[in-house]
Amino acid sequence: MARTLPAATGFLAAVQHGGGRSAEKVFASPEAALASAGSHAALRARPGELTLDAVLLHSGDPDAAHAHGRGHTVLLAGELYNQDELRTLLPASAQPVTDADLLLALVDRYDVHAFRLLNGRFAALVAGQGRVLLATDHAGSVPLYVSAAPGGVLAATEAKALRTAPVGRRITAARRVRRLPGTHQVPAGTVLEIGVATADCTDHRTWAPSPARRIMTEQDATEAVRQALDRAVRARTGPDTPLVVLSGGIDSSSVAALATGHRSGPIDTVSMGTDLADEFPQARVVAEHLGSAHREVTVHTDDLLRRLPHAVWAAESLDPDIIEYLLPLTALYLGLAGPGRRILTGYGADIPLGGMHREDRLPALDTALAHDMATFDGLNEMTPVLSGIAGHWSTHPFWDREVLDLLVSLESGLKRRHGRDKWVLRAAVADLLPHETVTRPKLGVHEGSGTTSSFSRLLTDAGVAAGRVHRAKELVVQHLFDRVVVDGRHPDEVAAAEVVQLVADALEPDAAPARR
Ligand code: IOT
Ligand code: MG
Repeated sequence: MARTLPAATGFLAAVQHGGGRSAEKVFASPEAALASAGSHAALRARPGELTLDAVLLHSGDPDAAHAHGRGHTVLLAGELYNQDELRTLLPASAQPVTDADLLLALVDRYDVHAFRLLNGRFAALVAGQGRVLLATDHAGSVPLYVSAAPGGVLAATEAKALRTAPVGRRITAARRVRRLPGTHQVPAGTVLEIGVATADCTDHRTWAPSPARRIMTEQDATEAVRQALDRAVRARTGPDTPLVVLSGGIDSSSVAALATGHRSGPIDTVSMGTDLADEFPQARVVAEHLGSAHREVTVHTDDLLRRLPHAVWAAESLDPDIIEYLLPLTALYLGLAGPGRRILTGYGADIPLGGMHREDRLPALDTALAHDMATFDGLNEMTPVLSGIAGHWSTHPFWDREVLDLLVSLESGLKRRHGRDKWVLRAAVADLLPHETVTRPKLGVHEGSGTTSSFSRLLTDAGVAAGRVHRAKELVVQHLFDRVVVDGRHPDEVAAAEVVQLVADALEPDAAPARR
């Protein structure tokens, strides 16, 4: 059976001058260092004067995730989506098989600029010639962290793996991680080039969202969106039946419809709801239309809120709004039993299309969009660790580099048009979906599942005044981050309710009700 998950979905690595120490010694406990589930394979390589010790998180074929040659070693967590294009850059006689081989060949030809060519969902490390390259995809969709001191560079796809690292030097080009001194996050669409001997760092931007807007006819725009999205879905549809997490909104329904077009049999779809709210009827309409094998998963609100520590553990995000979007998805992924699945989502469509803003004034829509495109980095909302904690691999066609470039750059009148939000997308897939789906207004996952209201309720029940609920959520997320990332505790051992009470008591010392 062909492999459906990427060869590796994460890694820890230490690059040192000379002999080095094994990764087991560098990282306190590699088995416990990553939230993402999977097998671990240790690796040692000696690119030139350097020693690389790594642990790859893999799904059965770790050797496909690293490559060696001409003084370089490459580690790749994730996958590329434009291999066919990339292969045309290399001689027909030397065609690489794996994505890691392909990246090695491109680094050999273009050096750090190889990363400007890639459309993918990955974090990569290249060691050789006395330096380390640490690279994210255009969206930073697979987070990557680094701690670098003269003589040694440590990197990992989860920040918590670096919590016991020696304090690294300040890297001004990268964001510091809360309460992990010397640990930084590699920015989205960036290669950090770090000299191992000195820990000196140069940053190379490989992608930035377009500030310009394109003028297109309705027909050209819808055709371009349809074609780009279809390619992105096809590139992400592996050899096995894909699973689409389906809300019944236009974003996930488009992905499900296009994925169906690339398969001879039915695809799998799944919808999540709670005892308080669900979008099951809307998702069912789509599932029936596409003939998918559809499931509904109901999570009780108490169980949903108990997953708060897991969402923070997986996403390593400090943004309470993002955690609210990710919490229902975390609960859904954890509820999907069985072998690791390739999961497609509609996540991220609302960012370049301005779907969250319910804004019909074009200047305000473009302002909101520009803001969202300038601030997504570091939120980790696309992280594969979210489904990785349950052994799955998720991927988001709307944040394919070509789809994103196109959607961001369309003039805002194509996004808000004929009284509809995300008009260009709706028009692009109108022939594939029921009319009611195509015209259905946006409902966020945090709304459709009742997550926002139940989290708010948890806080007000604990004594937080209505006006301070958002601040309280921010503090809850910070406390959870400190426990499951900074202190490295397992989320099963962290009680969300206790943290909520702690925050409530600190915010409203006089109003705190007696503890139940
Ligand atoms: P939303 O668009 O509602 O959901 C994101 C994806 O999660 C959907 O496309 C779908 O694949 C899956 N999903 C949602 N609800 C369900 C459900 N009930 N059952 C199964 N799968 C479901 C928030 C949001 O509204 O999500 N995400 C925004 C962007 C957030 C803003 N970020 C930012 N400004 N940086 C988004 O664009 O997806
Ligand atoms: Mg959406």
